[in-house]
Amino acid sequence: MSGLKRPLGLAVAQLGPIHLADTRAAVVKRLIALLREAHSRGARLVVFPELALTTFFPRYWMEDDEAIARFFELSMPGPETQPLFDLARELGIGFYLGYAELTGDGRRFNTSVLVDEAGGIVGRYRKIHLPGHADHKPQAPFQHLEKKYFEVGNEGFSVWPTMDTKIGMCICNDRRWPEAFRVMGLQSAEIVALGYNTPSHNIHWNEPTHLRMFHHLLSLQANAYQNALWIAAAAKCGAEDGFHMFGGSAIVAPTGEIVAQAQGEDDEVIFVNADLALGDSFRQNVFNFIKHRRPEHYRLIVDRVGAGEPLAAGELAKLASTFQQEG
Ligand code: ING
Repeated sequence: MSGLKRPLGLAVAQLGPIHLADTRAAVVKRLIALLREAHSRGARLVVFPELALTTFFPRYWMEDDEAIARFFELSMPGPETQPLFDLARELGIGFYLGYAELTGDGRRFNTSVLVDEAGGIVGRYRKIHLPGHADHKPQAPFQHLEKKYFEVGNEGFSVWPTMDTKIGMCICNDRRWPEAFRVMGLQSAEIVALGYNTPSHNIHWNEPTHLRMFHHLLSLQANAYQNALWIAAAAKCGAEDGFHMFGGSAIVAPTGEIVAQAQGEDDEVIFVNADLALGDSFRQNVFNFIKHRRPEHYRLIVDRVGAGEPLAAGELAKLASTFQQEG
């Protein structure tokens, strides 16, 4: 018997580029091959990227609703994704899948679903931190129009009890915001699954390229450690019709250590037999929320959106004194 107390086979299935000309059927074939490999490695859960069925279309300015709609799924599973769900049920493996969601009443979200080992959808997350812009920037080498094509997610950061653990989800830019992980940590998440599509080049300012990967890994490692989480992060990467996005898919332990990382920028499975018990000592001794957190002093985190003026002396103490702690 291995020394692992509560092992769970955790895989990340990184996707190489998806080009405009690639069909969903061709992409689903790649997802199926990755699912099979993850299963052969012993995975119980495999994480696919954000917007895993199409190219990263927010890089393009489109005004025609028809042209935009072709990147969205009307149902999940749909006819083209059903084979992935069927295989997952046959193999008894759960997965996270990111895609563009068009709801019945015409609303558009950047969405992920959590599917259990019986092939059933147990959870859905709609991306909350939408980066980029909504206006056309013709001077930029490419656009980043998530604020144009998607609404802010309206279902919060949930955590779902499944596969003998508790799993949360987020998407891409969310990994840069500690609030997202603390909300999931406060719901006792042990694993957070996330997919991402991150351009290697910053269109907003001349950011040194090496910082892109550094900030990606820093975000994963900090949020994993500070919430005693296993984080499984799946990239879609490589040059999509010439537009490069970086890889760096990784599995990070509650220690904050990177325990597996992708080697290239194409389709690739990374796997860890994760001991979920690894988070217990951090939850008990370091990030023991109930023992050490003092939310009465965190009011500005919820009350303010942007940075404002320093509060006058005594103002923070007054805010703290009016704090009503939930049960
Ligand atoms: N992509 C990028 C991300 O957050 C970005 C956008 C990159 C924002 C770097 C800020 C800094 O990884 C998506 N799809 O969110």
